[in-house]
Amino acid sequence: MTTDTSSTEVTDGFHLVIDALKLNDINTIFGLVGIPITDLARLAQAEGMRFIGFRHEQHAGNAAAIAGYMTQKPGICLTVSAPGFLNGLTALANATTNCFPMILISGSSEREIVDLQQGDYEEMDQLAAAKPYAKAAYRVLHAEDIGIGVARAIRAAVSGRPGGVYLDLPAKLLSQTLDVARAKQSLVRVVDAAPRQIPARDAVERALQVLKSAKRPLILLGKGAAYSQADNEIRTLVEKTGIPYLPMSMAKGLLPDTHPQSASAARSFVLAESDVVVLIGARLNWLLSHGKGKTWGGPKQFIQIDISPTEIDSNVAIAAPLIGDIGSCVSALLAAGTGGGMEKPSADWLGAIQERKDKNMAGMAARLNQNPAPMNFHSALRSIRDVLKMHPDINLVNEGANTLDFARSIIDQYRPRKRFDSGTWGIMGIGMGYAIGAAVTSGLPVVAVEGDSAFGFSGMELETICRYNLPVTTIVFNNNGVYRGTDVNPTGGADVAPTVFVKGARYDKVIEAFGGVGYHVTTPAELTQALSDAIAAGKPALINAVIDESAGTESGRLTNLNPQGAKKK
Ligand code: ADP
Ligand code: TZD
Repeated sequence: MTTDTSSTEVTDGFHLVIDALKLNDINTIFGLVGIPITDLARLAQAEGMRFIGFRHEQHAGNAAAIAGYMTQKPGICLTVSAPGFLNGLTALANATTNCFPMILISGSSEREIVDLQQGDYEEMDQLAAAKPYAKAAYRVLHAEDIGIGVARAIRAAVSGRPGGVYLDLPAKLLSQTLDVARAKQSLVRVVDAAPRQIPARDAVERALQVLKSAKRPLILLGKGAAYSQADNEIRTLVEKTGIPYLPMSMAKGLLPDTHPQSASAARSFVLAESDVVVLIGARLNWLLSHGKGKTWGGPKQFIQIDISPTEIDSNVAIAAPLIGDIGSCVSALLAAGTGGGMEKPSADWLGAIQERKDKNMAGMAARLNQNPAPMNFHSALRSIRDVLKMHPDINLVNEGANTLDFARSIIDQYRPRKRFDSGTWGIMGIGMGYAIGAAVTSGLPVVAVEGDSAFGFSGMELETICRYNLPVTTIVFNNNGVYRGTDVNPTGGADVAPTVFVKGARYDKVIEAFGGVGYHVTTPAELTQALSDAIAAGKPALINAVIDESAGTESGRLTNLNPQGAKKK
């Protein structure tokens, strides 16, 4: 009798997770180690994957999410159980809300103890907790199912409307063993993870009919359009039809912001006056005033291109839904449009828009050219705009209230998927996570323009930036508080007002603690110099930009969303 030694060779859950990810060309994990996943992180590195370790899981999750947005491959975030998982869950929920593909992989405690609630170390039913906030959530109990579990997670994250997926890996699973031959067979290489979705021909015809009837058409590009990477098709549609377009914040750069058809400088005018609006990968949510009310003026017809059929009619009636992936939908419109519907808009409409644009741009130029002391949002952003103009490949991260609103309209983008911001939730805290994710994913420099409050949510990740020596320059717009630094405690008590921080804080010293370069600037000229130097050095840097503490407004442009008490304050 001969013994087959190969059949006794075994592998384990740790190796299978790494093998399954690598088999699907996933080569980076963003995470934070601890029981039970430390060895998983070590093994990932040993097997040639990149493991980027963070100081808090939320930021690892945000890095994974932005990597997913940039590449159409799910970004991976790895955390420990219960609290680590919950820290990562905020990022998973944010990714799902923004339609970014990511997978949160968390270790979990003993199932038998968790389910009987007998009080295990970091006990929590993580699968149940993840479900309401994720596009999908799975748990793997047997090593031979790891391949299928990872395949399902990848497919769920990137197919259809992308989103966040949770994958629960109990500690016991990782040490389970499996015969090597069986293990190999159990792995799955996902074929066509995000299949093209071709729109129906009658839907294309309907859309063209509506477009044909337009007197004052407008194209609105959302971050779904940027995500879809249908850059050429979109540019062709815009330029062939001659229709003015508006980019939502993260769609900026899909066409360069300096494009003559950009109607950004006449935004209120075109939203109110247009009669047919082609929505491409943009939802009619709060960011677009739900498609109705004063912002949108008179009655209008919408053509909506989206991959998610249930998005249609979410806020207002859609005359012509076009369901499919954006590349296929726009190509179908272009192909069928030779029969009509692609006529250039009237000179009246284009002229009226140009008139508004000229007027508004002159007003903005005047505001930008002032040089108040101390510096304000406009004069600081003028400096940044002028430096970044020379570096169109730089990734821009942006969060805050006033800092977000002003930077969005002042800093031009020239390339697609280069602007990453607070997104659909208007969330603070994405700053350093997105910056790290963007730097690692693209290998290109990042500039993060941050309100001082916004920066605080992820500030400790400066250590991560320094540890990996990433080319990230963070600019903190320091106005001593949330929105502003001027509020006072009406009682005259020792506590400062709820919106106020330590005055004159030196955020530049924080990065110095980790070996990065800190700059302290108070004028636009100093800011220009510091930013140029920091970009040229390509090393971790932080610029503490002192802004007039009275310059901001409450909640930036969202002041009206603050509920008003009936009683006077
Ligand atoms: P914005 O905030 O920029 O207005 P949203 O996040 O609201 O954009 O909208 C993005 C939309 O794009 C979502 O409704 C999503 O379903 C859709 N989407 C994402 N990827 C694709 C794709 N590849 N093809 C078609 N639609 C997509
Ligand atoms: N917490 C989270 C997670 N997200 C939020 N959006 C908020 C709190 C509320 N919030 C805003 O909406 S903006 C903001 C907070 C705290 C910070 C504004 O101050 P800032 O920016 O210093 O970052 P400006 O430019 O000075 O206004």
